[in-house]
Amino acid sequence: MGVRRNILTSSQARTQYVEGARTLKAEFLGPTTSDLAIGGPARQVSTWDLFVVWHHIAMNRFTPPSQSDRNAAHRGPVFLPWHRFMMLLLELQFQRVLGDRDFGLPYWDWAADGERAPGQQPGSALWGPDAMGGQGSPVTTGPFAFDAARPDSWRVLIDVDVQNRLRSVDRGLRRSFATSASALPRRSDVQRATGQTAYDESPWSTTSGGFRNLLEGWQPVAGAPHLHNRVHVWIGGDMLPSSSPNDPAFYLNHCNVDRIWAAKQASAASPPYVPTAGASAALLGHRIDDQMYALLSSSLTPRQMLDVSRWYTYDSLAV
Ligand SMILES: [Cu+2]
Repeated sequence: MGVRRNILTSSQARTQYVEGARTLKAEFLGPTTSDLAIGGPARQVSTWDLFVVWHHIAMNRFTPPSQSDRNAAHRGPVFLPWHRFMMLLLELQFQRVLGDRDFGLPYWDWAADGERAPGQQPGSALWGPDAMGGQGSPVTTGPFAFDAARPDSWRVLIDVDVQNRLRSVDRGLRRSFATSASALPRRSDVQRATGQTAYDESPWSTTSGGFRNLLEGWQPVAGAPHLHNRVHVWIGGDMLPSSSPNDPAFYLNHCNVDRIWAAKQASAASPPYVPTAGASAALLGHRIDDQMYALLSSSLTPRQMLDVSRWYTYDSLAV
């Protein structure tokens, strides 16, 4: 069973994550870009990039069309279970290529770095050459650095155009720290989310109160995005559009979001998942027994994501 560890305190998790990511990026077993209706030159899609495609499609799927601003993976109650589902499938892929059934995706406890002065946050060990590498356009340090002369260097092969359509490209990864948000979230921001008494609330969108919407980060505080959204924006570059799983840092952020949810679930006052199965059909895709959007796999429901104890655990739920 997977054990999910803090990437900054477990050098083994760090090494395995880098190795697994690079292996999945170089594994071409799946469909081609033209099979998936992706524009530009046709080529096979790597296992890693299938998750980029899945995330983009989910983020642009509105079912039913009358949903306010909710899509099939964000801006509504399903945000947490859908990303848990996505990471569970990715974790199984890592376990397969690493030959390690106990591998767990690592997490980045970004609120720990958020307690440092804003000017020191880009200096976190996370962005060192033995972890995620640094920033740049393209990134030129660490295991995901771009090197035009080396075909095995990390390349973004699928991104989105200005009309938000997937396209085939070939370039380095981009990051721009603290450009669109000046500081990472802090412990007190996390605690404001975990202190909410409801999992989610009407109108089940970006304007809701409740745990899910605060953790997703749509409730503005001083006009800035929060928690999960803030981390995407603080990293910047490829973390901004719907193709954000291109950056291996994507899963470190989401794994920490999932850990915060797991901590809330383990607490004495953990509220039940809502909306219920009998809620309005306008909430299709977000109710507890609705099928979540899947690509090339069978679907699961939010209810099936509530207890993950047979799949993985976290080394620490301290948030
Ligand atoms: Cu997402």
